[in-house]
Amino acid sequence: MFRALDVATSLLATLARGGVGIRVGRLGPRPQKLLELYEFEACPYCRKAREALTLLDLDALVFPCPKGGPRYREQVKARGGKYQFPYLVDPNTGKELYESDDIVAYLFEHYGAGKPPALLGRGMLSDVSTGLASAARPGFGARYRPARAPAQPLELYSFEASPFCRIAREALCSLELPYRLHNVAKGSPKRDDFVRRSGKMQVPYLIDPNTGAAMFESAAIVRYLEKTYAQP
Ligand SMILES: N[C@@H](CCC(=O)N[C@@H](CS)C(=O)NCC(=O)O)C(=O)O
Repeated sequence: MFRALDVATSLLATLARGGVGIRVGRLGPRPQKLLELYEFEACPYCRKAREALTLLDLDALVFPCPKGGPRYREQVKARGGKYQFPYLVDPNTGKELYESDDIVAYLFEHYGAGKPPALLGRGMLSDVSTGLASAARPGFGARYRPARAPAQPLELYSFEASPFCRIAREALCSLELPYRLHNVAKGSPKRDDFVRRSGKMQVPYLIDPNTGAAMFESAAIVRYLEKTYAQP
């Protein structure tokens, strides 16, 4: 029953955003070096940055910054001067920026071939709907829960609008576990490689290079992360 509610509220978050982040948009040049995103799952502004990454089929190294998180929040303060999320680092251009609307515009300008969709543009429409999406999942992926830090980042195959991927990302976020986000939304040219690697087209798919574990199924991923990294 709890699981059904979990999936239903995550689906509501997807619906609140009109499904933005299900399918890739028009792609531009590809970055050579991996982008870095400091964010937390429950933050409506961070959602916009993650949606832009999905639409543009961009992978990123994600550093979760839940409230109370001891590690990556401090890095953002040290780099940018304040605790504000999302924060994007692009090692290809040396650019580092706050402000979700600026991040979306930057990503579309450098790695897209068109404008962001209306729901991801500047203004009330995106702010209200991203807020509603966060309200559908109150507190999930918002606060830090003590966890052991992994030696190497984990890897997650995902796309922003998937209700199941959201559940996995929330767990990674609360435990402040960094991960390489592989975006494989519908239409992604990376899907074939993913299927060759994993055996089927299903997300979320988690790989933990620290233990050799690899698995599908959001509920199994949450259980694995809790067992492996959460601390009492
Ligand atoms: N206008 C900014 C607003 C960003 C913002 O207010 N983010 C909140 C999280 S939703 C934040 O950084 N709060 C400080 C904190 O979490 O410590 C944007 O669009 O990026």
